[in-house]
Amino acid sequence: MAVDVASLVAQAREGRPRAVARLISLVEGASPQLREVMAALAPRCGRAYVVGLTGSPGVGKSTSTSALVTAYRQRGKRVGILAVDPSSPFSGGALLGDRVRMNDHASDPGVYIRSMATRGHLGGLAWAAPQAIRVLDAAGCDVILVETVGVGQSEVEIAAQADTSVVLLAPGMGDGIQAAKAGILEIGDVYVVNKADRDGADATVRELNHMLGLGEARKPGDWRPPVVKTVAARGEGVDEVVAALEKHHGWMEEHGVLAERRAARAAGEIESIAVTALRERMGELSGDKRLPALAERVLSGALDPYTAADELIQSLTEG
Ligand SMILES: Nc1nc2c(ncn2[C@@H]2O[C@H](COP(=O)(O)OP(=O)(O)OP(=O)(O)O)[C@@H](O)[C@H]2O)c(=O)[nH]1
Ligand SMILES: [Mg+2]
Repeated sequence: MAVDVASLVAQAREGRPRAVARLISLVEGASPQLREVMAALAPRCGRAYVVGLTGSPGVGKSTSTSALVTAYRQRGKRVGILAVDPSSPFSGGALLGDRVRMNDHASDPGVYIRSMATRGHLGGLAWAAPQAIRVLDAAGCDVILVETVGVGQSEVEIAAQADTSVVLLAPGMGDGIQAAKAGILEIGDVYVVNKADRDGADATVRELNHMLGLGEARKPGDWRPPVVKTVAARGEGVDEVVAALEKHHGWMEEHGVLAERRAARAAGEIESIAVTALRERMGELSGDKRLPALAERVLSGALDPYTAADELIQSLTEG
């Protein structure tokens, strides 16, 4: 169903939650009207600070996200929450809703909560998450918290969408080894050892600090990811997490890293949209004469497959 994009965008820019929700649904549904939406939103984007939260299932991401929302609300910030599930197919967000433990904030007009499933999307997470972030950004969110739901094989992808990446761990046997395995020691800007009310939190902090210090040739001025202990369920340590985030934000601005990361993100976004568009045009080729004609020429030896592919790409992009 076609929607009145102009009025929806105007309402979203005023921060109307229902309009924001509708726009994110357009993203999730890969609506053909997205072009128009994104063009209208573009001048309003680029102000929000995007924080990604990743970690193993059950480590306390949702609880921490909720605690961070409380902390940012106390500081007068408008907050957007995007819960991304890369392992579930498009569900309209309904299925995910109950997994996001955000009831405390559901009635706060300064908080937007959306969940989004991305499996089965052309372009998947790399394409959908940045578009949803744009919507929340244009709606006036100061901070956007992006939480991954489900098994975290997309941790690196989420990290690529954020200005700052928070990696959560909990005390317990083999955590450090798991961390190294998952490659998360490379992606965290801030590490949080949650569930510090449990035994072994200090050991996990020590182990993490040790591993983060290994094999590093940091120059003066380089960022050293801090390790913060929290009991998210009781809000303990959350102010320290906010302080670490602010410090990282400031450091990135000072060293030009924020601009660099955002430029890389925009480049990745353009790439995934372009690849998706090309793939769609490829998909539309069935029944088209171009591909079989090229195949004939390759078969007969008149053409090599690389040159044939070049010709195909050219004909696809020419219209
Ligand atoms: N003891 C203790 N339990 C906690 C703490 N933080 C969260 N929990 C509990 O841990 C469980 C999982 O927390 P969630 O916040 O849902 O974890 P999650 O990482 O979002 O989980 P998924 O989204 O399913 O991957 C819940 O029962 C929380 O109440 C904490 O600091 N201490
Ligand atoms: Mg969760």
